[in-house]
Amino acid sequence: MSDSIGPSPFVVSDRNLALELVRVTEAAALASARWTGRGRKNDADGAAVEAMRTAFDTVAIDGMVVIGEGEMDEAPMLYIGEKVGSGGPGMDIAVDPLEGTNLCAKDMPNAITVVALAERGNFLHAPDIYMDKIVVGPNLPDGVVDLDNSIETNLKNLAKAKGKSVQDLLLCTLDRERHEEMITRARAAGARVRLLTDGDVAGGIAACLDTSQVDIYVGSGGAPEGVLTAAAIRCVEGQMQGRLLFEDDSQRERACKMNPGKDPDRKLGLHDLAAGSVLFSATGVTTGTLLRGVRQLPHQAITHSLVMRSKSGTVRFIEGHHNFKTKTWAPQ
Ligand code: VTB
Repeated sequence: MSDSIGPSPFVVSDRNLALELVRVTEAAALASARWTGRGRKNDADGAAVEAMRTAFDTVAIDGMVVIGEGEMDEAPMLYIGEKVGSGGPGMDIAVDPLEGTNLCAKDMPNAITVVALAERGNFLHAPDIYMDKIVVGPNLPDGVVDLDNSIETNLKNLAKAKGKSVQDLLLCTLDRERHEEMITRARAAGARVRLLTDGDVAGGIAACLDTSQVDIYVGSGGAPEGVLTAAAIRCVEGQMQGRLLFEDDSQRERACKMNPGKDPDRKLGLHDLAAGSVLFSATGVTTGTLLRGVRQLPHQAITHSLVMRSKSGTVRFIEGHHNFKTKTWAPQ
């Protein structure tokens, strides 16, 4: 037997922009964390947006915001169509600088800062309307759940695929009146239901992580958040479907304009929401199922981030220790 074990199969062969992106979500988290529990969600959001916008200047991409803070005339920064980055490969950017502004303002769990990146043209251009969403984790048969199935059928099929009974399943959804019937029926079928006051990006990702105990995320929430969730689900090889929900014709027209030639009512698969190679980064603002919140200490703060990319499937949890005595940038 040779005494050599051969070359390592782990070769670092390309640049991982996701590791640059984490600085962007960290900056937004550090800035908004100063507003936790102050009951001022707009200030918390504003701080996150500004810090995120500044941090993007250091990322070596030619980026364009496709999921952002609104239209150019509605948002001063990170508006749809805004160019960000210091130059490099052409990338589309999806941001939610503070996902869960209320959670931050009330110092409740699960407020996070979120960014996703894809090569140009790979994110659904989602208007700020609702989207029906369903998410399950990896290693399950394709199509085990479907937006067009009844909640009872989805729970039954998921339980079977997981070798569990429906009684063992935990469903997660936003606590909204519009979900009441689905919640009642899921409980009647035997499942437990975890209700979130806000933050369905963290909720959707939770369905893909063993540590959360969530088996399935179902319900309607923001369509832009749906695209961010899809980017994360791509990286962990979970399953997700979405469908835009229109309250009137003007919303439908807007969706058509943003995605010419596409049927706006179609059921969206994971790759319709986020295709190609995608990167995802989120940092905790308040401690939740997914991430620990920012811990503020004298002259420093500790952040906890989740950074992933679909190409390699690597999932990194990064703890950042930020020293405000030496950092060139610190939240004001
Ligand atoms: C979700 C959730 C957000 O809005 O998108 C939700 O992820 C949906 O809107 O954190 P409604 O509040 O109208 O139900 C938030 O809760 C807040 O933007």
